[in-house]
Parts: sequence; structure tokens; C-alpha cells
Amino acid sequence: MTITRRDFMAAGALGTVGLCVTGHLTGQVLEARDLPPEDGYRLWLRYAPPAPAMAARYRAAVRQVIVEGYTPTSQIVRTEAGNALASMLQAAVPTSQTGLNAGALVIGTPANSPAIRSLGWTRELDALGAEGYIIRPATIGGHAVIAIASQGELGALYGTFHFLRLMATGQPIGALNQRERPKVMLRMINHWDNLNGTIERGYAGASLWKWNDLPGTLDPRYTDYARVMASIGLNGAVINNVNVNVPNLPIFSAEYLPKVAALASVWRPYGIRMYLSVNFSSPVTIGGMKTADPLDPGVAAWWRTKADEIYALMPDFGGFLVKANSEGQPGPKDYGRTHAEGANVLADALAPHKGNVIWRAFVYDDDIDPDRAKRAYIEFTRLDGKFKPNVLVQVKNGPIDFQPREPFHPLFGGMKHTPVLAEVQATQEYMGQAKHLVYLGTMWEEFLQSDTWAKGKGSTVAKAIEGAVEPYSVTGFVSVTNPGQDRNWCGHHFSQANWYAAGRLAWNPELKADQIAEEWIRMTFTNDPAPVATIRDLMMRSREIYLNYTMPLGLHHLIGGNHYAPMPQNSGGPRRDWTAVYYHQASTEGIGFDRSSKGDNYVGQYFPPVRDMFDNLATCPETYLLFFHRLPWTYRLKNGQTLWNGLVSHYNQGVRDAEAMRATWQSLAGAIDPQRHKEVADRLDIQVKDAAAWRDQILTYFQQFSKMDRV
Ligand code: GCW
Repeated sequence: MTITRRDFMAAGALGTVGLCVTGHLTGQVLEARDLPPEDGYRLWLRYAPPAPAMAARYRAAVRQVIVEGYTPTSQIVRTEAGNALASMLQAAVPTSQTGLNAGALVIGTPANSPAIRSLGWTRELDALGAEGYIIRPATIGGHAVIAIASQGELGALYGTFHFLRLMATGQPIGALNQRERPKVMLRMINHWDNLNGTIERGYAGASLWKWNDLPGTLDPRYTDYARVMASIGLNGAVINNVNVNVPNLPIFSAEYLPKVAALASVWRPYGIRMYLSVNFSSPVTIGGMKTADPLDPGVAAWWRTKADEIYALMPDFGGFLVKANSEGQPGPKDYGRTHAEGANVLADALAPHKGNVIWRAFVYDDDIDPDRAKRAYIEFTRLDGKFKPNVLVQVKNGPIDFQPREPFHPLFGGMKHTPVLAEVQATQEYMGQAKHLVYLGTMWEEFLQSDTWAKGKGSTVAKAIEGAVEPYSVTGFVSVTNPGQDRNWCGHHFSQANWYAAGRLAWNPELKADQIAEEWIRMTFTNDPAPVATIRDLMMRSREIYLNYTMPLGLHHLIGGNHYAPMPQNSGGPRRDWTAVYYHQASTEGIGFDRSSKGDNYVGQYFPPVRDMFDNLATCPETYLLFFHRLPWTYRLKNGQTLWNGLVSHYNQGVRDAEAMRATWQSLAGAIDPQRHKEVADRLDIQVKDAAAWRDQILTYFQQFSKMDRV
């Protein structure tokens, strides 16, 4: 059988590419305009054939796949490797459990594979743990092979995806010596999915979880999802919205838990653990009790019984995520108890099953402090040391709420005894949603490489969440991602990159945004060096471009309730701290929020060198200027411009760059398959229009205070 390049590209669901082919395309250079349409469903797992010369080298190096294990995970490894190789090499690669020959790719663990055991690597593998792996040339039974070895089956799966990524990105595989282990234990995504199929802040269609059909009918997309997650090393997901409002309560019921368990059983062999968001007053709302007071013994017993019920269905259940006393959600403070007392009652219920409580620090009760940015730190540092060992506190990257730019949250480095995990947001709630091309790898690198100075220089946020600043017993990195039923999962093809980057950074928070972008481009679009470089440059600049036309110089929260369009005036929301005026404080005197030591001293929540750096106008990076300082319109920026003129320049630059981004993308027509090229181009049209609208609306609004011309 021969297949054409068109067949390859048009192949259906993830994982069905493993066709048996001859070398039909060998040596053939495709005209770019012949590229067949792709719809983005396969994300970065397209396994497109590499350039012919590289394909020939790969074909010589990998002539067989041997996976001796027989569990579902080993079966997945075998299928993944076999299908991916057939697709990339354009030739069937024999894939089996036995019959090892020279040129084999041998994948397994010392426990499930005599061939791997014979390598004598057990001690080295033990040091890398059950999720770590080695990829290295080796000799087995006198045959030269490439071995992917791990102490655990999931490590073998991760190693397989790593190896396939190297091939899919056109890397040499001849002399590999890869030793990897994840730097973070809980590598998760949070879904904000409601039971009625909608997704809060989801921009890619309806929820992936088909509750009416579960548990009996399992959508094949659940498997594709698990595969995508595992491919970037993610190992957990919270499937439901942290806002567990009344219509979402049934997820905790005897009717829904078996549905959840059915999903968990699909994910299990891929190493994805199931977690649930829970409503703190569940003992009342579902249990029919009179109170959810965490210190009430009946309440504690109710949580224990519920945990036992869940673990009977899912022995590897991960635990609970809780948004308590925040934005209308119930919590322990309703009963005069602390967040620690609330978290601990759940922790006690989960502890016998080795489950965790992930307690969100996204709280901002206004009786704590007039400045929303200060509130969570005040509440949570008071409680440091009071949480049970299986409680983690989940902290958003910045102190407000996923703004395009915020300084890192001072709780990173600020909690000595309580594990803090980071929450970032891949769903672009405040970043153009699924309409604007904004790559967030750069934003997360900036966040992760921020130095907290908690234990002197080098105590970066990344090190803190890795447990390398304080020795946390459990570590985590979470992204709110919200894929949906849109064919391409994420709405915007480039939003896929944010899911990808979140997974890669969860595995290793030290990775660089440009490396991640390049991997993603090569797997998602093309390995041709020129377009790769062009797209990488576009992605690397995209967040700064977005900042320029929306919220430059440390401005934040200039949006209305849809968190998309500009809304610099009060939007009339129910809370003062949901309105833009509260944050920018523009008046004829100037603009900005004075969080310096002369203002409300938010800066005091940082360790001294960081505090002083932000506090002092001479050292405060201008990217954060108006987040920390309130300044007259005539204030001179470092380049000599007045603050007003500087603002105008940033907005103009942003609009020009958005236009340039569109032109650059247009120049890639022919290098990118037509459907995806057009879909991105259409969105860039929207982005360019929006950029101008942002500039005009914000500057017109501020001009009434600055009373200066727009130059
Ligand atoms: O950013 C805000 C969102 C809410 C969200 C909340 C949170 C799930 O606008 O939609 O609620 O944050 O993180 O809890």
C-alpha cells in the first residue's frame, strides 16, 4: 500500500496515523502550495515526515521497536512508537514484544523487560525515579540498539515521547545520552468546566466531558486527550470548575462519581490522575447536614465517608481542589474558622488514601486590606505552619488575577512550611482569549525566573516551586487550560502552544520559552528552518506586543466584565476591585497605584532587595512602573519622554507591531498548510482591529486627565 502526503495529513483522529507505507515520498520535495489542509486536531502529535535526508538517517537508526511489557501502559508505548515511526519514516517499523535485532528501539523497565534488565542500569534508573528515564545507545545480546529505560512504566512512556519529539523536531538521534526526571511532582491542568457543558473562561467550544453519555459511552477523544497530556509530561487534571455553584454540585453525587471514575480509567494508563474541585459546604448542600463547620466532628466524618466512597471507585484519585471564601464560594470563614482549619478537615479525610488538598490562595476579602494585591499574602502567611502535610496552597503567578503583566506573587518564597504550587493560565482570559496570538511561554519564563531572594540570590520562583528553596514534600505546577470541543481543541491554533508550554514548564520550570516555542513550531507546523525562525520570533515578541496595545508600563485590569475588550472607566460591577478605575487611579494629577513604601507598602511583602528594587523609581523596571508607583503625566521616563508621551508611544508601537505580525504571517502563505494558515490569518485581522480599538479607547479616556496631545 502506498499513501500520499495528502493521506498522511488528512489521517483522522490522533493515533490513527500508523498506516503501513512504502517509501513513496522518499526524495520528493513537496511544493509548499501542495500542502494539504490540516485542522489542528492532532496538535503537536502530527509526526510529519522529516526532510528526506534526515528520514533516511532515522530509518537506518530505528528498524524495529521492542517493548516487552504487556500492561496497558506498555501497550500504549508500543502503539505510540510504532504509529509515530511509521508516520515519520514513511515505512512500517516492526513492533513487537520479542525477537530483538540490531537497530531496535528497546523500551521498558528492569522489571518488565529482560532486555532492559540486562543493561545493568538499575541503580542509575533508581536515582531518576519512576517518572525519569535514560535514552542511550546500548548493546543487548550483541545487537546495537537504542534503549529507552526507566524504573517505572510511566517513565518509559515519557521517554518514548521525548525520543519521538527529537525525531519530530529533526534532531540527531545517533549518539543520544538523555537523562531526565521531572523537577515537579504534580504537573496538572485545571479545567473550569461546568456540568451543563459550558466552560468558564473557555474559548474553544463546549466541555470535552459528555456527562450524559458517561459512564457507558467513552468518547475516543478522552483517550486522545490523555495521550496529549502525557506527551508533555502532565500527570493530573481537575475536571470541573473551581466555582462549584449549585448546578455543578451533583458531580459529587453517587450518580456522577461513576462517570468521573470512567474517565479516570481512560486516563490511568497514561498516568493522568483525576482530581475534583469541591464546594466547601458540601456536607450541607449534598449531605443534608446543618453545618459545614470544619471543626464539627460530624462534618469531619462526612468528608471521611465521601473520600472513602471516591477512593473505592478510584484508588489512585489525586485529591480535592478548593476555592473557598472567594468570589461567593463558601468556606471556613463562614463559620469563623481559618483557611487552615478548613483545608485540614479535608486533608484528614484524604490522608489515609494518600490524597492531597490543593487550597487556592485566590482570596481577596476587602476587610483584610484596602489593596486587593496585598490580601492573600496577609491571610496565608499568618497560617504558614498550620496546614496538614498533605495540603498545598495554589497561588496564581501574580497578586491580582492573571493580568498581562504582574510582578510575581509574594507568597512564592513567602511560605516557609507550606508547599506552594504555581497556577498560571493558558486559557487567555485577559490575553485576547482565542482571538489574539499571544504566546505565554515568555510570560511564564519571566515569572519563573523572578528572584524572590527568600534565601538569598538565586531563590527564583522556579526553585521555590521545585522545592529547592524550602524542601517541600510535594511540589506542583498548574495551568488553567480549558480545551474544548473545537476541532483544534484551543480555539486559536497558537493557543495550543500555551497548553504545550505549560506542560513543558511543569516538567521543568527552568526551560527557556524560545526552546519550547521552537519545539512546538517544528512539531505543529513545519521543520523548515526559515519559517521556524520567523514564527519563533513572532511568538517570542507576541506578549510584549499585546502588552503595548493593551496595558503597558505596569497598567493592569483595564477591562470590563468579559475580560476581553478595553474598559478603562468604571464598568459598574458589583465590587470596587473589579473596576479599572480602582487600579489605574487616573486623574489630572497623574496615574498609577502607589504600592511603594510611601504608598500602601505592598512592596513590603517582598524580601528586601526585591522590595527596594520595586520601591525605588530608579530601579523599578518600567514594565512594572504604574503597578508600583503613582506618577504625574509629566514624569520623565528613562528615554526622556514624558509619561504621557511614553504611554502614547507604547500604544502606537503595539498597533504597528500587531500589523507587522499580520504581514509576517501573510508572508508564510505556502509554508503553512492552507486551512490553518487562513484560520490564523483571519484571527490576526481581528487582532489588528482590536489593537487599534484598544489604543484609541484607552488613550481617549486617559487624555481627559492628561490634557496633553496624542503625539
Ligand atoms: O480570573 C477570575 C475569573 C473567574 C475565575 C476566578 C478564579 C473560576 O474571571 O472566572 O473563576 O478568576 O480564578 O477563581
